[in-house]
Amino acid sequence: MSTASTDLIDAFNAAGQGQVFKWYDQLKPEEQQALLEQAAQIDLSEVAELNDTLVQGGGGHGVDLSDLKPAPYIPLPDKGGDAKSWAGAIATGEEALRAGRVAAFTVAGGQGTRLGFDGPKGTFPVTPVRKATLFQVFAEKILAARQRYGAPIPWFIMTSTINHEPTQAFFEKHKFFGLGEDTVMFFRQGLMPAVDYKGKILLADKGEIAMTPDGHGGSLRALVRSGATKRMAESGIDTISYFQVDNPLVHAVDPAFIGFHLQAKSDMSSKMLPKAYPKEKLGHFCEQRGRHVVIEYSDMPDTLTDRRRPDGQLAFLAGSIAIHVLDRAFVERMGGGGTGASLPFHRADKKIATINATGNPVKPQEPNGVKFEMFVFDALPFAENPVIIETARQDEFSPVKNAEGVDSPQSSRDDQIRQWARWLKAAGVKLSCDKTGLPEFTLEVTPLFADSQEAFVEKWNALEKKPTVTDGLLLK
Ligand code: UD2
Repeated sequence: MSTASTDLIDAFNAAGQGQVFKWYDQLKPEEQQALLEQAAQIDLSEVAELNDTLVQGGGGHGVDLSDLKPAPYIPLPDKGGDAKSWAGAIATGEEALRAGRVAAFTVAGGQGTRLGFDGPKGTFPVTPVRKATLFQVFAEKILAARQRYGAPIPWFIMTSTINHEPTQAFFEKHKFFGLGEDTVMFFRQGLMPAVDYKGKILLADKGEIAMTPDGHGGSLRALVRSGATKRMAESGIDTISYFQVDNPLVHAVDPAFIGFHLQAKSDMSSKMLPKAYPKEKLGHFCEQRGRHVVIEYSDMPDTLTDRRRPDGQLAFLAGSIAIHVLDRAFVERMGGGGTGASLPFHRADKKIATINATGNPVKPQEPNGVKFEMFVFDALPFAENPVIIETARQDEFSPVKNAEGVDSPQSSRDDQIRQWARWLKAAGVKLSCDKTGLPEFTLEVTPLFADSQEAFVEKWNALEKKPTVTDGLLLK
């Protein structure tokens, strides 16, 4: 064995993590090598600190809940916002888009366990008529924006080791949905070892450590480490439009949002919507000693989620839907190590596939260990001039997270149809819908036909021969 390998194993023993090499002597040389390579990626002092603070520390989440106040936000024009300033923001955002300063960025490294779909979540068929996948919907929104602004708008996609290859293969199979291969860049996020409740690093197999993605907050360092921010800088991009892989209604690039962000010289901006009910699973935008913070739903005590203003409205109303605009230089600072502040880790108790004392695989039915994750919104308190703007739920948020019920394929499909039904009505088409705005039949409008109500009405009105509005109507 080389000295480097012995040193590494010694370091694990000294850190009380010698169990990682319990089966080492039984492994084939190439398996030993693979285990050593995995082990070399682990920062043992970081794991020891996380064990102290998050695992042994009684499972506390280490979240500071003192001095929280609701964060201010810019309301939509029809909710009391100033129409003139929205129009000004749109103009600023459109100018930045036309000047080629904007990139789209999707975090798609999650494991999507709740949905129970086998494969990268972006490959989930989400639309009602075509059954287009989430990735296709985003690709078409980006294509539509490229056409409108005559700008390159490259797309950066963060994957994780678990889904990187299938994600890339999917894009290749679909010829990058017409975006051009060289305008889509994939990169992997970092990994962290999972530990048991005693803080011992778990093995997925005799020669494999149980590593899990380091959370979407890992995107800041992955953007830098992968060379993505460098590539952006070289092509004059200073503004990053960030969104999650699970929400087909998202405006992949939104001129109003980009405009407000740029006008304020903000490092990081966010979209909010009023929470539908106190326990809705959205982060809460708060202000804490003059900085903006997001407190995740699982960390927010009932006394705060349930608090009401004198008018009956929820006090902590502003829910985070994980849509941000990031300044590239801010990402470089936060993700580049060195002078940048680092994001804290959070604890998530999970079912982690592992092996037992005799080396046989165990598929736990209950959480058996802890995963460490960073959250991108923890960058907010480090951001100068952060801006939060309101968006309308019906136009921008209907994620696919669970197999059934709330935030499921069915609820998202219905919300997409409701949106297109509203667009048809706005264009003067008579449609019979139920109380929730859902028509009796299915229909679909692709982003390349129109990606907003305004664009839809214009396009529809310009059609010489209008299609019959009937079940399965597909406008593309
Ligand atoms: C997230 C937010 C929640 C709210 C909600 C809106 C957190 C902790 N909570 O909840 O406040 O905004 O979204 O939909 O973020 N991902 C990675 N790498 C990882 C983990 C996740 O890329 O290691 C991606 C994942 O592919 C997905 C997104 O991050 O696109 C959200 O992940 P999630 O499903 O774990 O977040 P969720 O629904 O608990």
